[in-house]
Amino acid sequence: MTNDRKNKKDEQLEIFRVHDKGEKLTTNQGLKVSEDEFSLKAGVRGPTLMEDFHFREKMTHFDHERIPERVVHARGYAAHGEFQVYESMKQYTRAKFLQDPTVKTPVFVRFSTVVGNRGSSDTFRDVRGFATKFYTEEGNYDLVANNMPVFFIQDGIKFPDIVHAIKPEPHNEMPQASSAHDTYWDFVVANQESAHMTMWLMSDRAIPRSFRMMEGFGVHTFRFVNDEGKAHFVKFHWKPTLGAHSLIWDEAQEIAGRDPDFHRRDLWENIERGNYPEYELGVQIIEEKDEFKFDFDILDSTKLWPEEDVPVKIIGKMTLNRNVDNVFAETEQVAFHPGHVVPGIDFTNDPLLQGRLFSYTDTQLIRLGGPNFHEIPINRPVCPFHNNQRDGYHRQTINVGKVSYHKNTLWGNTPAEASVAEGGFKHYEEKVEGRKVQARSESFVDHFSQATLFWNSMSDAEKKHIINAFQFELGKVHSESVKQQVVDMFGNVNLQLATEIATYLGLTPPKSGISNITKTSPALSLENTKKTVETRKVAVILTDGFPESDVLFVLDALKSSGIQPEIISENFGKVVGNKGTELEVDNTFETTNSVLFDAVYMINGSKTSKKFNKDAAYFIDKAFSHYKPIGATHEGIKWFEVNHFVGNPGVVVGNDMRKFSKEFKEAIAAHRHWNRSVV
Ligand code: HDE
Repeated sequence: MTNDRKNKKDEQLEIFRVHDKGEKLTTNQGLKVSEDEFSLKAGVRGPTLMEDFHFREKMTHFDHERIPERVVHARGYAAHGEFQVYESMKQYTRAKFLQDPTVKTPVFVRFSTVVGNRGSSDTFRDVRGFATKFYTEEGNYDLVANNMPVFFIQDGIKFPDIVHAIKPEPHNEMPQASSAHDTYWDFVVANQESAHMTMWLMSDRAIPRSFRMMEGFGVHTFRFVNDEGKAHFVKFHWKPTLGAHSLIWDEAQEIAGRDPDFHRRDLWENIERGNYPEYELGVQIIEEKDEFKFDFDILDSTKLWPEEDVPVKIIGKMTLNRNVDNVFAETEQVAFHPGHVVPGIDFTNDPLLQGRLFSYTDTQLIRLGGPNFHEIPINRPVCPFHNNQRDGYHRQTINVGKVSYHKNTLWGNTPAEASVAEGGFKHYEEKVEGRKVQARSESFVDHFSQATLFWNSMSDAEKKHIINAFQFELGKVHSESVKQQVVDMFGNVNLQLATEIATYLGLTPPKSGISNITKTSPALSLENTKKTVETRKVAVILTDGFPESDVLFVLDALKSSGIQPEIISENFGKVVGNKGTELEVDNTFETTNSVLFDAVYMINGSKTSKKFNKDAAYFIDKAFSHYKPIGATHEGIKWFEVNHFVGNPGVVVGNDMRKFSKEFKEAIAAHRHWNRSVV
C-alpha cells in the first residue's frame, strides 16, 4: 500500500490482518493438520469417527458462518478513505475533525440498498444508504445518511410498519427488493406523510448510475455546537465530484439480471484503478433564532431545506481510496449508529431521529451477537477507550485490575470523567417543557407542498420517468381500491401526474387537487448536476481489419480525458487492425451488454460475419433506445445510416477523428440525450 493511503485506522487493522498464503494448514488451536481430504474412518469404507476433531471443528465452524443480515440495508458494499475539511468550522462546532484543514480523518463508507435481501441485485428501484464512519481523534462519528434528503415517516415508532409494508409480502415472500406491490402502496395511501418520499422513490434518484455518482443526505436536522456552547441547526450533504447521475428503469431491470453486482463492481474496479471516488461535504446552517421562520417544521424529516433558500456551504472532501481486505470482516460487521457523535455535533427533537437513537445499538446486539461489537476491528475507535463496562459474549479486551465501578477511591476515581475543556461530551442544554403526549405537532401536517415542489423542479424527462415509475409500480398492484386511492392522493401533488397514472391504469382521474405551489428548487433536478466524462465506460465495437491509426487516435483521445474504453468483439483474443496492430478483446457480445456501458463507439472492420452483425445490432439498438451517446466512424457510419440513427441528439458520426473525438466526448459528458425520439 502506498504511504498516502496509510492512516491510523489502517495501522490498527494491520494488527488483525492474517496472511494465510504460503502457510501450513492448522486447526484453530494451532495444531498442524496432516490430512484435509479424508475424514477419519473405521476402515476405508467405514463410518466417520467422532474422534476426528479436525473434521468436527471444520464442520462446526462452517455450520455457524452466517450471521443475521441487517433487517434493512442488508445488501451493501464499502470502502476505506479519508476526509479533510477545507477550512476551520470552529465558528460553528467544537468537532476537532472539522477544524484543522491539515488533518486527514480516516473514514469507512458503506453504501446499500434498503429493501432487498443480502443476495439481491444492486440496481432495483430503492433508496440507497450512504453511511460514513469517521475515525476521529475524539471517537467515532457516524453520519448514517441516505441518497434522498427526506424520509417516508415522521416518527420513529412507525419504522417497523413502513419496513413491513415495503419488504416482500409475508405470505409468499414476494416481490424481492421492490416497492411495486400492494402492501407498500397501501401503506402510502394510509400514511400520507409518505407523499414526498414516494416522489423521490419514483424518481431517477432511486436508480443511481453508480455509488460514485450519488448525493448523500443526513436527512435529519442536527446541531452544531461551538466552544462557547452556542448552537446552530445543521443538515449534512455529500456532493459527488462526478455529479449525480441515474440509470433508466428498463436498463436498471436488465442490469439486475446481467450483472447483479453492477454497483459494487463499479466501486471496486474504480478504486482498484485509482479512480478514487470523491464527495464534498456540505452543510446547511440555520440560526436557532430562525427555527420558526419557515413554512415547514425544520424538525420534520419529510421536509428538505431548499438549497436556494438555505445555501449548502461546502466544507470538506472525502476520498475513497482503498477496497476492503475482507467483506465479511469489514463491510458486514461494521456497525453504524446516528448516536455515535463527537463533541460539537448534537441531536434535535426530530421524532424520527429520536427513534433511530434507540434502534441502531439494539439491532447490533442480535446481528453481531452481543454487547462487545465495538471491539470488532472495523468498529474500534482509533483513540483509546476506557470505562467500567465488562464481560459479555466475545469480550476481547483484558481489563487489568480490580476496579470496574464509578465512583471509586482505590484508583483515585478513574477512569475519570473529562470536563468540556478536556474534550468531554456535554449534551446541548436545550430548554424543553411540555406535557407527556402521544401526538403529532400541527406543524408537521402539510404532506404535499414539498412533494409538489419536488415535482415542479423536475425536467420534462424526469417528470416522464416519474409518471412511468408510478404506472409500472401500480401496474403491479392488485387492489383496485389501493390504486384509486394512490391516484386521488397524488392529485394533491400534481393533477397532470395523477391523471396520467389514472389514464394508464384505467382509473378515474381526480377532478381537483389541493396544491397551488408553483415554487421550484433547481438544485433538485439531475439535469443541473455536474457533467463530466471522467471514468465513463465506452464499448468500442471492432472486428479484424479495423482502420487502426484512426481508431488508436480516438482511443487515446478518450483515455486522455479519463474515459475507459473496452474492446468488444465476436471472440476473445485479439482483433487485428489493417496494418497488423493487435488489440486485446475485453469482452464479447455474450459476456457483456450495452446496458453495462455509458456509451458505444462503433467502427467494425473489414471482416464481419452474419452473427457479428446480428449481435452488434442488438447491442447498439439498445444503447440508442436508452438515450446513450453513440458514435460511429468508418464502417460503423453505414450502419448508423441504415438504422436511421444519424441526425438524432447524442449520435456522433464522422471520419475527421479530431472533430469526432471532441464531439463524442461532449455527447458522453451529457450522460443521456432525452430529446432523442425513441419509439
Ligand atoms: Fe436506518 N436502520 N433507521 N435510516 N439506516 C438501519 O441499523 C432505523 C433511517 C440507514 O450500512 C439498521 O445496523 C430506524 C433514516 C442506513 O450498516 C436499523 C429508523 C436514514 C443504514 C435502522 C431509520 C437511515 C441503516 C439496520 C426510523 C437516513 C445502513 C441495520 C426511526 C438518514 C447502515 C443497522 C449500514 C440501517 C433503524 C431511518 C439510514 C434497524 C428505526 C431516516 C444508511 O437499526
